Amino acid sequence: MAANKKATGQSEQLYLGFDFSTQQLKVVCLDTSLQITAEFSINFDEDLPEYGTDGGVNKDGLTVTAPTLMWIKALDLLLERMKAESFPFECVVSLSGCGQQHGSVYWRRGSEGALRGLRKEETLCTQLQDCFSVSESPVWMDDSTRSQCQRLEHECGGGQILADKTGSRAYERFTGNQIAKLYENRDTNDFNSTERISLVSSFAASLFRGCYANIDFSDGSGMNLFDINTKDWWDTALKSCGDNLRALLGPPVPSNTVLGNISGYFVDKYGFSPDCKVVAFTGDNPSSLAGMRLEQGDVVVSLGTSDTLFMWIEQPRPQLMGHVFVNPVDKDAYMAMLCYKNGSRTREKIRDDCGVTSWEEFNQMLDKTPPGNNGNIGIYFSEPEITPYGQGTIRMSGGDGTLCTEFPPEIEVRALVEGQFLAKLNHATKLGYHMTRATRVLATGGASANTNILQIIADVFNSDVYVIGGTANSACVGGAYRAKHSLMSGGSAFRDAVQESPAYELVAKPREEAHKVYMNLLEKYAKLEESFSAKH
Ligand code: 5FX
Repeated sequence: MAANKKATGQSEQLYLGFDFSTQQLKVVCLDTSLQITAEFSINFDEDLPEYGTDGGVNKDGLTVTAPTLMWIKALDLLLERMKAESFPFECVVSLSGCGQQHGSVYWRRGSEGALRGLRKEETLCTQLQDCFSVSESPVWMDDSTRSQCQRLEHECGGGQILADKTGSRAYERFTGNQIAKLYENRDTNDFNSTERISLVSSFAASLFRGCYANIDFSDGSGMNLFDINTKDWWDTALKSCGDNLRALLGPPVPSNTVLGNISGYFVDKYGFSPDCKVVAFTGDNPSSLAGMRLEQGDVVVSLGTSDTLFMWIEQPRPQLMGHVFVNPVDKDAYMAMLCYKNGSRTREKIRDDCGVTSWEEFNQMLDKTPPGNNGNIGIYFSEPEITPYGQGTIRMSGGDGTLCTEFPPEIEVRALVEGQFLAKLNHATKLGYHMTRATRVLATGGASANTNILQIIADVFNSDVYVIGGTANSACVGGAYRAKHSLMSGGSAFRDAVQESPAYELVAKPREEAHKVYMNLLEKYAKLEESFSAKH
């Protein structure tokens, strides 16, 4: 788990990128030529069983949280492991990182004093144990704030107005709605003793800085509170979610802000240089955008437990479905994102339901039907979906367009995969994706190893599809890239900072005939999805 890939020379300049993700805390170290020299990780369930988490979280019905102190203990453990392997902390010139998006941390009054007074004799966990007014941090998997979402949209003038201002309509996991829920229940919790609210990302940066770190524009865009046009908190939304929130959240900053030097605690305890800079942390998806070195026109399709699609856009075009965030590497640009709860688990379930046990067989099955599946399409949401809301399966036959209850297996698997990517193209286009032959799709995540799926993506998006080595780490790597970029003088473009990073590998090219077939199906799929939405 703690793999030190290569001994690092003592005189080298190193950059660290941390990822406080849902299931683990991970760090990668890059040298000046942007090669990964070391990586370490702590798995919350396995390495910290005393917190009793499952997949890094605790679930209670629709409420999903993680113990804030577990993340701190994980950092103690991670740094101890690095020390045990003689990691050259003194060579780190800057560090940054990311956290799971939307999750929030509530610092109790007086905690900044505790952060400033950290002493090397004790662990972070011991010294910060009384610092949180809410001990269980709400995380992105939480689905318990429906009523707060409804109120926020109502008080802001409706979902589209909220989206135009903050980049998204109200979503249960978005931080403003989580804060509103805690605020409403303040008689039964300790919310009133809170002096600062951080995102997971700015909480992590606060630990390294030894004082409260600002929320960055990009991760701040995932809160339903931040005006993505003026780049400041939106008072109407703040007022709807609680009292005094402008002060509690602190001023937001561009994502490439150098917050300052590392806290003396890390200098004294681990031997970091006192000049090591801490760059604002951001969300894991924005950080992946940096790690994948996305440029305008590119699209990342990440095929994991949940599927996400994100892209670099110049102008925000917020919709009722999907999100627009301020771009993490260029504060004047934006990133658009779609998040699907039905990703790999759903692909696996349908595969299993079709009586197929391996991905090879699944691909053989796919090969039995032509692109476009003779017009047969389907929507497969075995998990409750958010893009759009709803759960269930619909199949529409290619012949007479009637709905049916089952397809033969070879039609079913193709309807599943084609439906998943037609859906992504449909919403990505609304959010500002312009399909040209110059567009690149960068595929990542477990299912990006499946070449048949990659070919369908190429044909649907009419784009070359690439993969890039090491993208399992793209969020961490993005942190280290941003740590390097933020130190470069004269407002250099991010692209200049990452010139030396590994090349992409072309894995699929679009086929004109197949693309035409998909263009003819797109409208039919969009209508089917609309009729599905209308019922939920
Ligand atoms: C994005 O909006 C999400 O909720 C997830 O992708 C989390 O960021 C996962 F950490």
